[in-house]
Amino acid sequence: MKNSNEDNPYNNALTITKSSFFERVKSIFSKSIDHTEKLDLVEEILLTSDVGVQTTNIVLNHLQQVLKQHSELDIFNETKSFLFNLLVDNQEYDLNKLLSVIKNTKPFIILVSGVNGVGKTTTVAKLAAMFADLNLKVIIGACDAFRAGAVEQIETWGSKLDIRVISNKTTKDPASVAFDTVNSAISNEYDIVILDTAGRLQNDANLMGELEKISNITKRFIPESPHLSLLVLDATVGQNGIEQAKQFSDSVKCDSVILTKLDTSAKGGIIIRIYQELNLPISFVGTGEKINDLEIFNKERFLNAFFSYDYTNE
Ligand SMILES: Nc1nc2c(ncn2[C@@H]2O[C@H](COP(=O)(O)OP(=O)(O)OP(=O)(O)O)[C@@H](O)[C@H]2O)c(=O)[nH]1
Ligand SMILES: [Mg+2]
Repeated sequence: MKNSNEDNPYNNALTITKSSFFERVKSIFSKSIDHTEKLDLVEEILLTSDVGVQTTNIVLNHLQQVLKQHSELDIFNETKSFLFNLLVDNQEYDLNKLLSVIKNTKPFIILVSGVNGVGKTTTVAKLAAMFADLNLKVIIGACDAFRAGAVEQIETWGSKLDIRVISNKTTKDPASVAFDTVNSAISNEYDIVILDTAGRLQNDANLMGELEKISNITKRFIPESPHLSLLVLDATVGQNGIEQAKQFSDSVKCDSVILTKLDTSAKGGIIIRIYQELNLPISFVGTGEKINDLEIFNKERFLNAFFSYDYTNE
């Protein structure tokens, strides 16, 4: 994992966000327009930054309420601090707590799900490498029996990283691969099992049914497993991604979100929506295609990058 306390990765990932979001907010203030017009512009900016209709309405209602009492309100600063507080008030993901649970739960079973192409398999490899670096014994289950090439993709990562991958190319039943993986983890005293799953099946019902079957198999070994269910979401997909994530979290128990492709996204607003609309914490972010391009999500650092634009000094 990158040790990048000094160069905040969110600064890079959010450079475009900041210029599209705050440059435009700032431009409102150079115009001599009335409050209603300013609010219309704030609305447009929030929506095009992927903050979403629901959260945008919450912000606008708040601004209207405050404007009733303070007609000289600095709308920009108020928008900033209100969004900031929405995030600050929400739950934080605690990695240290996770690591201490992992140490006391053997094997600790992680289920990784999400729609096709969001970056599940890559993220499974990144997580496996991260845990292996922490001297934990990791085993991966290749539970995507649907897409041709899926097993080879994770096996290639496994041999590069020297991490064991359990697969079965002759089966179309991913739950049986989950069975073999957990079985092997128990008999060989692995610390962590990571199950990669398919992103697309014939239909959504099949996909959800399959995830449920995989969960039920792990429960046969350890009733409280999977201990961690991670939903992978692609930062570049906006509105659609949130809708898909809602479907997933309605059908499958999700503990947190891994937000991938933050390096290619211009719309950091999706982070606000994950907390606000899905009510799920973000545990990790993907910041590139390489094995080390995984960061523990640090809300404070994100907020600093997202809100650091100081228009008063421009
Ligand atoms: N830029 C960037 N690319 C990523 C990131 N994570 C994954 N990718 C790329 O996204 C593409 C899809 O990744 P996969 O890991 O195969 O996605 P998946 O969800 O397993 O896909 P399916 O198994 O087909 O559902 C690959 O080209 C990855 O290299 C990231 O954080 N940043
Ligand atoms: Mg995959």
